This record gives sequence, structure tokens and C-alpha cells, in this order.
Amino acid sequence: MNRLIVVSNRLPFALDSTSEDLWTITPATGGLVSAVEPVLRERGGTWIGWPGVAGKIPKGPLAEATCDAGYKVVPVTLSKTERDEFYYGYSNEVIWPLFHDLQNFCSFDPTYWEAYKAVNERYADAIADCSQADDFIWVHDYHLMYVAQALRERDLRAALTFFLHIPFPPYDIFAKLPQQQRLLRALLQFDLIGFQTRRDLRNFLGCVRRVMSDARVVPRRELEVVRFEKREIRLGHFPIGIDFDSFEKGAMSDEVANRSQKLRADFRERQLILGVDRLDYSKGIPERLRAFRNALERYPELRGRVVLIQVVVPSRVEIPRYHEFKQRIDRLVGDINGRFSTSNWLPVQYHFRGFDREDLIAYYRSCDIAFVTPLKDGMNLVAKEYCACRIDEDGVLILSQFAGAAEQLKSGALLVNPYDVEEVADAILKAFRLSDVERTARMKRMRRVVRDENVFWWVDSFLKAGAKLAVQASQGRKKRHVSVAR
Ligand code: ADQ
Repeated sequence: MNRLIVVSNRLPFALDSTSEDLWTITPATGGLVSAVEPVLRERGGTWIGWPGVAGKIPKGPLAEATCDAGYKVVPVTLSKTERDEFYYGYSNEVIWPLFHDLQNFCSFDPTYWEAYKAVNERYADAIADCSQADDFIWVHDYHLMYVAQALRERDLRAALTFFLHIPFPPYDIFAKLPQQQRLLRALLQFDLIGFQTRRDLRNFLGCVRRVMSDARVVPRRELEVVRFEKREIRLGHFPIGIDFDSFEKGAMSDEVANRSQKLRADFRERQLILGVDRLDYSKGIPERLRAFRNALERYPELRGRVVLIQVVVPSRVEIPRYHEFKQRIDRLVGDINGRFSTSNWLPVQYHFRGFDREDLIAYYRSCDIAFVTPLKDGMNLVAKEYCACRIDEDGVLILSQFAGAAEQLKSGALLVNPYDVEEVADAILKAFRLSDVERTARMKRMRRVVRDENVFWWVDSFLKAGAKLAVQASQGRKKRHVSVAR
């Protein structure tokens, strides 16, 4: 197997300085890292990315953080301005909201695009510097959609593959992007493009048809093909999975059993509903809280008998919109607890911090209902992690129909429209009343999918789709080499 080079905006850990020479290293949270890190740890390879600190990167702490990672780490440097305009700007104030259908949250500042291209060029340099002829180059996510174009300009001929972790929007929304054509042209410089769901793939092809008059979509049985500038680009959907066995094993451990027992003891006779999210407006946390409030208002039988445990991990707090968003959540939690709590019942337990893995698994293990209602989500790994940890094959999943995970888990989950507060409130009641037999039947179906289509299956199917390309690229190189030798 060719050497794997993973390229993503962030490395799987973050460096931070508390004073001039004092550095802290924390593991990064988020779906991409949760999925890709175990794979690189197992197979080895190289991870190129930014360690999350603007300016010069200190060599010592970086070496310390990565010495037993099992793979090589190549850091990319960003200045403060680049961080602001590329990362906070184009990536998170243009692409992120737009691709989650939230165009009103976009700030289309033209300087952001220039910064985006410049930083993508930097990543391209890092890739060109450390890659060899037969490497499998796998670029991840929406921050780096321009990298292949930058590499083609450097005449790098290795097969270039890309996976988009977030949704791809339908044309009516994508059309609002000022750089729509330049971005699609850049994406079409990859040889293989993977999406999370059929929906995203369909949306992408729809945009290519409408925006790129010189590209031709050729439908195929397995991978779709786009012909563009005398090249063939393959496209497919590859729903990302989790390391099922490691979550299941974690849920079976004594440590988790103890923590879980303690948690259950604190909430005797009550059903626990769990929400676990990064702080992000796409995750639908205020809508979820309003639905929970609506359920308590309309269904008195739930009062005193359910507790919503909402865990929010801080994220992108430097962006003002995220800060305001946190304040909205705080106010809603205060309102619900102020209105409904009694001397021995607090309806919402709110944690604003990252949980360690054991704690997270203990919560998955202990909570009767998982409440996963993003407004839109590429996949949503929390839904899958919850299923993997239900080792007694019970538990109910309330899942947004707009999460990518809904495509795979619809046979077991209670699907809801997260914007419909009353429908979601009804789903809470339904989940609360669901019989043990039905809980088990539904959970069994979901666990089967999550177990079979796990993260290793995801990597294998993507690499298999890319393997042919790698062979073609190296054959192309050999032919060119022979003709030069003649
Ligand atoms: P994210 O938007 O980060 O990922 P998600 O898929 O839910 O969303 O992954 C979040 C990860 O962070 C999970 O692995 C979860 O365990 C962890 N996490 C969340 N809250 C935590 C907490 N309080 N403490 C500790 N860990 C916590 C992006 C896309 C998703 C897509 C993934 C993977 O937005 O749609 O599923 O990439 O492709």
C-alpha cells in the first residue's frame, strides 16, 4: 500500500502558549480528528496541518507532542492575519455557514478569498516538499478546497484525493458564493472527490452542471465521473464511520461502568436525555432547548421524570457570532430551569467544556435518549458513538433528518425536522414512552450499520476508490520517464 499523506487544516492536537516559553498541548476535538487519527495511528504515514497557534511554531513542544504518535507530523505556519482571514474568515464565515444552508450568517469579504488561496498555496508547498511519487495524498475538508489547483500549478502529478466532511449545498444556495466558478474549478483539479452522503454528491453534480459549462457529468454505476479539461474526475459518497470496537470496548470497561452507575444513582427514576455538541450554530442547540421547553409545557407527565444533559464543547469562541450564540444557550437554559425546576429536580444540566473519553462514554452508556438535532450536518459522529456505546442494545436516538447520519440510521432513529419545535417535542414524548421491545429492535438495527460501516470500512472504501488512480498516476509518470529517456 502506498504511503498515506493526510492533509487537514488542523493537526490532531493544539499548541498554546501560556507565557513566552510555556506551551500546553491539548488533543483537538471534532469529527475529523476522531475519525482520521485512529487510522493514521494504525497504518502510519504523515499528517500535514496547522497546530492552532498563529506565528512561529516552537520545535521542542511539537516534537514532544508527536514523538509517539505513530506517524510523522508536518506543521504548517499561519500568521495572525492569515488565521483571521483564511480560518476565521473564508473558511468559517463564508464556507461553513453557506454549506450548512445558513447564508444569512455569511460575511462575503473579498479579502478572505485572497487569503484562502494564499494559505492553500502554503499547504500545497508543504505537500510538494514531503511527498514522493507513489504517495496517496488525501486532503480533508472545506478549508483546503484550493490545494489541488495550487499543486497542479506546481506540476505535481501524483493522484490527489479530497474528502468533504461537511454538507455540499444545493445550487440555489451555492449560487450565492461570489467565487462559485473558481471554487468548482479548483475542486475539479482533484482526481477523486468524496462526500458524506448521496444528497451532497447530487448537490455537487447539480452545481457542476449549472456553473461549469465546459464540464460534463457522466453517470456511472459506482463512482460518478466528471470530464473536465481533458481529465476524468471520480466522485462518490463515502459515509464516515467511527471506531466502533473501541467505543464498545470502552463502554464495557469497569471504569465506565463505575462512572455510569454513579451517574444513574444521581438521577434515580428519571430518563436521561443527552445532547453532545461542539459550540456551533449548525448543531441546533437553541432549537433543541426550545423543543425541550415545549415538551415540558405541553406534556406534564414529563415534568420531574426527564433530565436533559447538554454538553457543549467550546469551539471558535473568538468569532463574535459564536460568543453571542453561547449567550443565547445560557439564557435558554436559565429560562427552562427558572420556570420548571422544583426542590429536587433540575430539568437541564448544562456543561460547557470538553469531556474526557471515559466521561463521554459513561454519559452515552447512561442516558436513555440521545438528542441529536443539527440544523444540517455532514454526518454527525455523536449519533454513531451513542449507538456503539449502547452495549445492552437499548436507548433511543432522536435524530435530525438533516444530519448525514440519517441516511444510514433512518431505520432505527426517530427522525425529526429540527426547525419544527412541536414535532421534536412530540418525539421526546414518543421516545420517553417507547417500549423496551421497540427500543431494542431499533437499536439493534442501528448498531449493525454503525458496526459494519465503521471508520476502517470508510477509509478502505475511499482508498480502494483512489487506488486505481494512484496506479494510473504512477504509470503515467513511468511513460513520461521512458519517453524522456529516449
Ligand atoms: P463536527 O462538526 O466536529 O465534525 P461531529 O461529527 O458530531 O461534528 O463530531 C464531534 C466529535 O467531537 C465527536 O467525536 C464527539 O465525541 C466529540 N465531542 C463533542 N462534544 C464533546 C465534548 N463535550 N467533549 C469531548 N468530545 C466531544 C465534522 C462535521 C460532521 C462530521 C465530522 C466527521 O461537521 O458532520 O460528522 O466532521 O466527518
